[in-house]
This record gives sequence, structure tokens and C-alpha cells, in this order.
Amino acid sequence: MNAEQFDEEWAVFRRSSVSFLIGLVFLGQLMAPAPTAASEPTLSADMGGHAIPAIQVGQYYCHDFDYPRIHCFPTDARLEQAVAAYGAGPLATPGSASVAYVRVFQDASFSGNSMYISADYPDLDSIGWNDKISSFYGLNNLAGAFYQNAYYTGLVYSFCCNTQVTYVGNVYNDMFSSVQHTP
Ligand SMILES: [Ca+2]
Repeated sequence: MNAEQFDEEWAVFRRSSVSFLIGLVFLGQLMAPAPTAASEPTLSADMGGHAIPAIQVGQYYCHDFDYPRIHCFPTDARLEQAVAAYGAGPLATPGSASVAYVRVFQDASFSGNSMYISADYPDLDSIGWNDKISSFYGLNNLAGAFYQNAYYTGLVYSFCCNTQVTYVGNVYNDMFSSVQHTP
């Protein structure tokens, strides 16, 4: 082919390639799973070494330092023992994969069932902590936020700087439905 023909063929080839690529991208979007489903690993939990449904986590004393596996204990003392065993682990090494940024409690004044939290929970219902939190304290000088509704929506309650909140107040009590670490 002469140069003119070649240019024409090349132009056609380029056009069809572009269409093909656009088609691929579109197909990729169609086939991609919903973003929320992809970013949420399957949670699992155990209590005293025995598997329990993740939704029961809110009934015990737990930490998520092995997220997405949550370890629970029957008493506060047993939880503290387990947490202490991590030494310079999730509680003391900000920047690692799972650093606790908050500890939540079912009742005021840091009492009742509790959980050390290092991961983001778009739906606290998934671990039995929906609409239950009455007090909390921040950890490792990290910042975070609680939300009225699941998926980080509704009223926002931000915290940082190892703040200790013995009672979240009548407006926010038993209201938080999601929690995440924030910059
Ligand atoms: Ca709520």
C-alpha cells in the first residue's frame, strides 16, 4: 500500500482499537463488584477461643487487632490480659496495619461490654454494636468519627487526641451506627 492508503488503514485501526478499549473499560465497570462489598472483608469472631457469630461481639469484651478476626473474652480482665500480650503491638505502634484508635463501651464511665477498635466499621450492626455506645476513649493519639447511621452518614461525632468521654451525652447516647479512623 502507498503512504496514503497506509494512513487511512492506520486511522481505521486506531479508531477500532479505541472503541475496543472503551468497550473493555465499560465491560470492566459492569463486571466490577459494588465498591462497598469489595472493601469489606468477611468478619469472623471467637470468644475464649471458640468461634461465635460476629454479630455477638457486642455481648463481650473484644479487640480487633487481628482484623477481620475479632477476639472476645468473657471479662474485662481477660481482655486486658490479651491486649497486654501484644506488647508493643497494635496499641503502641501507630502506622502499622492495625492500630487501635478508639475503645468503646456499652455503658457510661467506661463500663459494660467494650471493644478495642482498629478497623473501620461502616455498619456496627455487623458486630452487634449498633446503637449501644455510651462512652469511649481515643487511643494512640489518632482521630476518628462516629456516625448516627450506617455507612458514615447522619450526625457526626468526631474525636481525637486520646480524648476520654465518660458519657457521649443524651443526644448521642445509644446512637452510633458506624465508626471510622479519620486523618
Ligand atoms: Ca444509629
